[in-house]
Amino acid sequence: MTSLSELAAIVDEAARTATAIPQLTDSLPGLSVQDAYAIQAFSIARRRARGERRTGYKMGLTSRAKMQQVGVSEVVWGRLTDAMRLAEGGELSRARFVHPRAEPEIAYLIGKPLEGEVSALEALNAVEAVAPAIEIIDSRYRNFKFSLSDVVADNSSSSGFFVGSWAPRSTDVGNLGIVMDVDGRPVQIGSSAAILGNPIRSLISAARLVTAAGERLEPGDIVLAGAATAAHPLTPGEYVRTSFQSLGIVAFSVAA
Ligand code: OOG
Ligand code: MG
Repeated sequence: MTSLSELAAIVDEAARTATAIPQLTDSLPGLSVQDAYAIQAFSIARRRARGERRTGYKMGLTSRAKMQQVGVSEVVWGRLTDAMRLAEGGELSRARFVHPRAEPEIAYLIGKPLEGEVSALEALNAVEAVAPAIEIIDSRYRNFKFSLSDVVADNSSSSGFFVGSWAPRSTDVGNLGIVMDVDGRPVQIGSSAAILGNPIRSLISAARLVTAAGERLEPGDIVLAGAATAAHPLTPGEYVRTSFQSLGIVAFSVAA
């Protein structure tokens, strides 16, 4: 029997070396979601041991477009580290990833601790600022195919994120138009309302789920609310830009 920490070493090495692996459930069809979160926690402990620092959390599969794209219809979450943060306006090196995709997200900066069951008002009160963001997801599984347990074990495909300029917490991000364009050609169009009806619901879920795992949202954490549209697969040479109505623009280019 392979232990959960050995499985964590497999997904962590796949991420570190940008090497595709078979789904864990190919050989362990009974892998539970609970065990998958334990694998995720062990994989983050390995990153911490290499010097990476806690930066926050990401929510995933919080929109119908995303659920349909990957065929998993359960909200998932993962942990962000400082090594995943990429410089807005900069370059992303394609070679560091297996098969990266970009997706438009809303980022929350947490100002006060947030845990357990909270109301929308309590969640909003814990927010320090909001920003437009792009998440880079990169499933370590072959062909970007996975079950719920597989994706959770793989830190919910977290691999990178760009954050634009922070706006005051009073900025209403409930229903903002979003356009992601590549070399000036729109590839995804949507609204932040596609994120559970309002991205604040994603923050509420983050507080609940993270608390259930024995952690909490801390001041300084960034929480990505999940993509509002399907993700765009990246090719070297592309210039990717996402505009969020009244919130601003986030952009990067894809290097080889
Ligand atoms: C899973 C992660 C989903 C989102 O924003 O919905 C996610 C995946 O699509 O690989 O990050
Ligand atoms: Mg995402």
